[in-house]
Amino acid sequence: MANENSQVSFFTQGKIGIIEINYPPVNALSQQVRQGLVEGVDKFNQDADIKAIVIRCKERTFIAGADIKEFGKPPTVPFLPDVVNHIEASEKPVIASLFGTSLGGGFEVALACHYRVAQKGAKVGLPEVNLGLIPGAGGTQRLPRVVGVGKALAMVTQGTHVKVEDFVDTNLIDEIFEIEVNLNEQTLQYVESLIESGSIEVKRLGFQTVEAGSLDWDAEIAKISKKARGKEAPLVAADVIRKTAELPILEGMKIEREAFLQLRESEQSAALRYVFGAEKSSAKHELNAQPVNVESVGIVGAGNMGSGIATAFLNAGYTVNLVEQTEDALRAGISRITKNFESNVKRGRMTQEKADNLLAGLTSSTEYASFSNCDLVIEAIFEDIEVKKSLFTQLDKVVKPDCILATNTSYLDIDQIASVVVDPGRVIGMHFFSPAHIMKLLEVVKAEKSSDIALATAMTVGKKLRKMSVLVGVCFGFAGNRMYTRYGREIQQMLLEGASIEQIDKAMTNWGMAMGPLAVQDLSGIDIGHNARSAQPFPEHDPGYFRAAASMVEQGRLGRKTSKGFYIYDEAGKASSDPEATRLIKSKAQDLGIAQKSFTDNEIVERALLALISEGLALYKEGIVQRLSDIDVIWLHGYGFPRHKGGPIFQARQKDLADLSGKFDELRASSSELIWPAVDLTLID
Ligand code: 3H9
Repeated sequence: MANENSQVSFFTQGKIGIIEINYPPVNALSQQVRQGLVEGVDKFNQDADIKAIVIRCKERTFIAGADIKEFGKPPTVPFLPDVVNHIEASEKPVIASLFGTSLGGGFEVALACHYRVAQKGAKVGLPEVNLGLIPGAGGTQRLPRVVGVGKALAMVTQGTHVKVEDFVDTNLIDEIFEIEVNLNEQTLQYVESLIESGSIEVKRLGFQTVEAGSLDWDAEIAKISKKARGKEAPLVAADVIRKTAELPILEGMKIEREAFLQLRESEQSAALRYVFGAEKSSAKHELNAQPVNVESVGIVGAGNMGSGIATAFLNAGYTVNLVEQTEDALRAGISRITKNFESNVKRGRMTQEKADNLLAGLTSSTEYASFSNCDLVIEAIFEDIEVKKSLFTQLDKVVKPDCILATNTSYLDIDQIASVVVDPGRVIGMHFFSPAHIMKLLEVVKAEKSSDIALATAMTVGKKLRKMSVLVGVCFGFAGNRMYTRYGREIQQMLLEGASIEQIDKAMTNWGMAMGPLAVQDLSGIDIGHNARSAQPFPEHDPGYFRAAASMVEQGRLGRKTSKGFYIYDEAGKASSDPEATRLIKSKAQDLGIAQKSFTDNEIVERALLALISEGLALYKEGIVQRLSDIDVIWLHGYGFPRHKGGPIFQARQKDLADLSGKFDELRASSSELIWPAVDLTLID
């Protein structure tokens, strides 16, 4: 058939011309798809027998956006804004048949059509801000015209995916079909009936005026700015919508396009697009095994961690058996889990009925024998290698032969834990981050003898839990906490060298970290890391090693839980500076003979980043992580690294390598090779 290509086909059915896109996995708007859309519209416009044109997709979704793989390459014609305008200009009515997720450019194509029909549950959205962009093909222009400026502003600046049912009070969706019926057939029937009744028309959204309403722009922009936390795109999107709200569509689209192209070249967009790919890669692995089906999960330990892990599994629909040593401890754990679900209901994240159904999957016991039917048992007890070894010895005797045994240890040697079971192949690490039902990161830890089946199963379970699962190897702290220790060492050293607690936290949060490193220490408990480090030999080559933290612990200043740590806390939990904490640090620095100096905020951020880069590269070189981008995924999802800055490795790639190398040399010269070892920068070249 003329003008078709491998991604777009043309058919006719009666008086309807059909343009069908088949470009897996998500029918993104590649050059061929854009070309096919233009040619299909032209072809059917020239066919006198055709009265309407349907755009539909094969596979799992209507068009999910511009083709991310094409970003970074020189743009090729036809450009998407021209394609959507061409569709809107069609003399014959064009109908988009939506299902799955019609996103970004895909939704912009739909908005250019004259009708939109959809399967119930289909979602639409303009998520470009999540990639550091704004819609670049009329999204900021046509959406306000059909749903009003207020709703469009929220959708564009937040990048949300919204169910089509939420638009019943607007003209966005003309008809919604039930899931059970065949969407393609229903769409054709709907279009045929419009043709037969003579009511079909060319309804161009671009020609409508915008309902600006009584929007308080300054207040809206202040809200958007607060939420954006350093991200540029939401503010640019708001600015474009504000500036163009009353302009004719083509003028508005010109301004939109300029802003889009400018953002596309920005470092933030490069970072966010990189993160999109890095996250998809982290879930991939080359394990030579099919995962086994996990339905029933056992959890040992009902403290904060165990309860959070149990909540995460229940949330994903697993049955969970929770075991503690005493009935009292069990009751406390169950109460924590129940509260987590109550909070979800209160925040509107789930209905009470759904929470009740999920919670019905929870059983509890004080006997390990109750794990006899579990497919996976996760240990979340306190960090003591001997206690854990004894626990695994007991678990090994009561669980099914193919049950996977996972430890949630943060630092301990999983090889040692695995050594006590008959088949160490079944032992892996599943390192969750607190609170485990909220934090996205899951390190799946491969011990020396862990089987591929056990690891592949844990990676699949992680996906079902909606975690960012990253496969890592065994070392002290695995990937995330080993880097966190290195980062913490540098923060602590800067304290001893004269940077203040407040300056460090402010410099790091202003740069974009979710929390200041010292406020984090206070929140998690300064003693936790201190105890883990104390179980290791003290690094004699580094006399200042976490000495500031040690002096807090020596004074019983453990953080929020003792109302004092690096900061002091009032009854309402509000933090203030405490001269006593500063005095303790200064006195420690004096004991150690460390000269005092002043730091700029940039110096603080740079040194913290250099520490992360150095340790991240070492982890990759040692094979603890599979790929460098995994380092970034770990830091984004486990440690509050700002997403729009891409991660430590992305940051390293933005720097001039000779300059970076010089900075490492300086730090090495001012301390020692043991603290700042040689870094292989060719890895990021
Ligand atoms: C845009 O449209 C700009 C325009 O306004 C203006 C232009 C001028 N391109 O996430 P999944 C791949 S900006 C290419 O695992 P799910 C993805 O890499 C774009 N590929 O599945 C993965 O590949 P692989 C606006 C894409 O079901 C596979 O699809 N659109 C694209 O959990 C499956 O993905 C967006 O930002 C793409 N656009 O979720 C949408 N999208 O199997 C971004 C996905 O090789 N995408 N892939 O790893 C998403 O939000 C989710 O992928 C989606 C599916 C909801 C679609």
